[in-house]
Amino acid sequence: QVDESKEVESIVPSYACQRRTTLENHNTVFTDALSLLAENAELSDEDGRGVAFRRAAAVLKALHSPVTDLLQLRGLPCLGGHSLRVIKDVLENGASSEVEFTKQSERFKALKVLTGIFGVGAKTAERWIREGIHSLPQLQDSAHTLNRAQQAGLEHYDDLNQPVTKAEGDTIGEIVAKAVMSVLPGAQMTLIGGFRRGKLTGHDVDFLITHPEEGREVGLMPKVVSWLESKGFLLYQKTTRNSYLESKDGPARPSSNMDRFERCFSIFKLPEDAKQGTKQTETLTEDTPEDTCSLTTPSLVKDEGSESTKRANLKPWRAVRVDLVVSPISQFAFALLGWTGSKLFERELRRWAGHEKAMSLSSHALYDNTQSKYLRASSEEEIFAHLGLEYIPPSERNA
Ligand code: 8DG
Ligand code: MN
Ligand code: MN
Repeated sequence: QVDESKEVESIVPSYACQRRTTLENHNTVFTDALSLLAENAELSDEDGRGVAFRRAAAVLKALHSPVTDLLQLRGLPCLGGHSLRVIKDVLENGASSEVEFTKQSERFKALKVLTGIFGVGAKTAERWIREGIHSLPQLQDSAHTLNRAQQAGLEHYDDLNQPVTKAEGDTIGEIVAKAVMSVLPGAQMTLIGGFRRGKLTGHDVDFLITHPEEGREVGLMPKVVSWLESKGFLLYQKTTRNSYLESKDGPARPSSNMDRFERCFSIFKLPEDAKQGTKQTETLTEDTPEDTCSLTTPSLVKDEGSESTKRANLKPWRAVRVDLVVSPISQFAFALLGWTGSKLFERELRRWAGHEKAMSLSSHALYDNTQSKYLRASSEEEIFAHLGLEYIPPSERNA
């Protein structure tokens, strides 16, 4: 005896790439809980469980109204027993006991603090935790030698764990655009990642760079990076060369979703006067969890900021993570689609392509296994059409 209004929800298709998911989420209380369990699973090397929780959360994000009764979930895809138990718990008790337990566990807290360091993944954090390292001071006191990325990550820990605003993203966009235009006039730069999906904050800023003439983009990244470095905009950078052309399997190595573009993971030094608004002090206090040990890294701060100036927030700049990717124009649409996200949306697109269409989608190409040929595309719309999917604009890919 499901009434019609409830029946409507059962039309939710099962792949996230078949649905429109805006940033307007009517079920944050449930999706936050499921996302936390997803995060915990991912940090614990349980990717399968992680994806299951992500898919369940994504289904709830796509609903047009808040869930108030388990009956409303009838017929919805991707809601397994575990996710349903969590939702039920939240409905009945206002919170999930499993989520609360996880949040408070020393292990989860330590994993969060340690993987909050740029350059530290779940595996490294896990190893450190097994050695009894649960906090940043403990890490600093340990004999561990950190790699260059991790050193930079530790040094700029507070800044990098503070959300980047759209305004900051735009300012960085202007700087990167200037760099790109200076070293290769005619090149084009596009904002990708979460900001392209309309998010107001992010953990980094992502840009895709190309040139309308195929081949002109070759060698572009080192020049852009040198320009930025010469102007003092980079606190850290690691450039990975394009390995795509050197691939022995021809154009795409379709089954692999590892991507081979020339790319640069960087930490930008964003001048304070370039920042808009006065949000920083608020967000700083708000976002510093009690047990993040409020990071006393003065010994690591080699730049201008002494501990007291840091505390007083007199540092005239802030560190921001920036990702740059260069693609040849022939692959631009695939790169754009592949780097716009969300991560779950991307994963679902590839699963749809493989399981439903016998195709292999990567950020370089789309291969049709039935016809044994690559399908060309010069826009995202064409790729969705090749995949037999309705076009979903970036702002509705927030699965
Ligand atoms: P946020 O930064 O606003 O928090 O979120 P986001 O912008 O959605 O996430 P992101 O971690 O910056 O990643 C942006 C997109 O880039 C996302 O769809 C995943 C994709 N991406 C990586 N690494 C790689 C990679 O190695 N290959 C490909 N093809 N895509 C990648 O982050
Ligand atoms: Mn991003
Ligand atoms: Mn990124």
